[in-house]
Amino acid sequence: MKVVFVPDEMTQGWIEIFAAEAPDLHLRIWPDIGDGDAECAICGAPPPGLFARLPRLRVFFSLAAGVDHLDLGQVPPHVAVVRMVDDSLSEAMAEYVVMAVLAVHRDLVSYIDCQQRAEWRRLPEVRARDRRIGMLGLGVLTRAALARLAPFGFPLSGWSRTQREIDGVACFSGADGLRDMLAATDILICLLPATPTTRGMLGRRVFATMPCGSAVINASRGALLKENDLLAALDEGQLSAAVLDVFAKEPLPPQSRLWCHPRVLLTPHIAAGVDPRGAVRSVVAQLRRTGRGDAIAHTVDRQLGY
Ligand code: NDP
Ligand code: OXD
Repeated sequence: MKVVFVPDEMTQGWIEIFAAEAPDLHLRIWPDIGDGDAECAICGAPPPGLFARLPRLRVFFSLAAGVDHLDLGQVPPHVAVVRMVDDSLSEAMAEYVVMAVLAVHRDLVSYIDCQQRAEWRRLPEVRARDRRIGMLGLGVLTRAALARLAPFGFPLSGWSRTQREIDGVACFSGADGLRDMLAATDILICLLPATPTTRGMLGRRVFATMPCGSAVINASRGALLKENDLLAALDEGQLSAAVLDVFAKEPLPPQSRLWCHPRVLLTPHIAAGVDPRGAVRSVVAQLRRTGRGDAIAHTVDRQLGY
């Protein structure tokens, strides 16, 4: 099978990893595409001219879990778009979610603030069984996070576009389901993709539906969160804390109030980076499936945008 790989600054060293993991794979390295008859292309974001120069392309592997950075309208309709799904990515996200949940649950946000002011203050402890977790999205990354959260004993719930069933998790869907879940959520975790339907949904209405003093964790995309609504909800005390990994504008501008808000912990979009070896293995497994004519997993639905 003929495969074109488009290296960029994020994928330095990947050519060597492909060579080690799949020595039989003959990779062509963009822009040297030979006679342009490749059927698969692998890249973070397609460089200009990629689709025009590869008329026989059937599968386009994007090297991120989210595909909101892609202009799906530019991908020819017969080309399948495949997003990155890999155990190492899921584990990394699960670790991040557990870290953020425990930071909120054990009042680390407040204790960091106390430490800044040399204030010795003990806060009342809440047991895990009394701290209700609500997940927005019940996809690959959320399920990995739920598996790690379950042993702590938090009551778990989750909301998705289609109604799901997951052992030990109260599952919701639809507008009524969202309202019901939010009303019974102390820590809300957003792992929804950024699509025309989800953009801006984490705003005043969602925060007002949650119990006073609840907290929000956003590790999906900044486009989902209305940052000014979040700041207002934190200032008013409707929300007690936020842990944010993603922002409307990245890098987060130095003048953003989020940087120094005492109720906010933030990280620079590091919740789950692609692990080069894991990613290459996952792409190679998919290429082998394609080569055998088997169905490819994790293709993107262009209508839904994820
Ligand atoms: P999946 O596609 O596996 O899951 C998406 C989930 O969101 C599904 O449960 C889906 O519902 C649900 N969903 C989508 N649209 C809606 C909607 N309109 N209403 C309700 N539910 C909806 O995605 P992943 O779990 O793999 O990844 C989630 C996101 O995480 C990525 O899109 C990316 O933006 C972000 N991400 C962030 C990283 C970071 O470092 N911060 C790293 C990697 C990813 P249904 O089950 O019905 O399809
Ligand atoms: C991704 C990300 O979508 O790193 O893979 O955010």
